Amino acid sequence: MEKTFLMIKPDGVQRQLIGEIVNRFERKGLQLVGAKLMSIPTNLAEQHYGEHKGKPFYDELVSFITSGPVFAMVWQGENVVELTRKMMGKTNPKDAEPGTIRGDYSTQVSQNIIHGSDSLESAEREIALFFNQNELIKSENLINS
Ligand code: RTP
Ligand code: MG
Repeated sequence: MEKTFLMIKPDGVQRQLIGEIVNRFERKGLQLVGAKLMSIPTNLAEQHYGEHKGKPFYDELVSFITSGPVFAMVWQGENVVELTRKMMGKTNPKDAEPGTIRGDYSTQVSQNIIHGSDSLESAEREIALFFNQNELIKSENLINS
């Protein structure tokens, strides 16, 4: 079953939106298979956002994502990468439709509440960066698998 890496960014944690956001994915019928509240060390932030190194917003991005606790999660479900990107909305909250997470809760591209893997390859890479295999629930141990 397909998995993705989702992370509520420091702005979302600080604004106490963890429950709201988890609720949306649960109600959709996706399965939470791993989660932790954590602070991101700079070297992990740099690895996670390596594709953006050299871009004008990179330094701000790394300093923002390390500025406070994040809620890192792994979710599982059919087509979960594409589906959760759709539920998050466009990167810039100005373009994100109402009804999406970014569309409903944010106004600035630099503080857009949530991260989600953008492909199967990024999902695998990001899950491995943030979680040990033994921190994830195996499919056979999920009640409605
Ligand atoms: P994310 O990786 O955080 O899920 O966001 P994304 O795929 O929708 O967007 P991406 O292109 O990967 O950009 C990563 C994060 O960098 C910030 N950003 N700022 N100032 C800007 O023009 C700009 N562009 C991107 C955003 O916070 C974005 O989520
Ligand atoms: Mg991205």
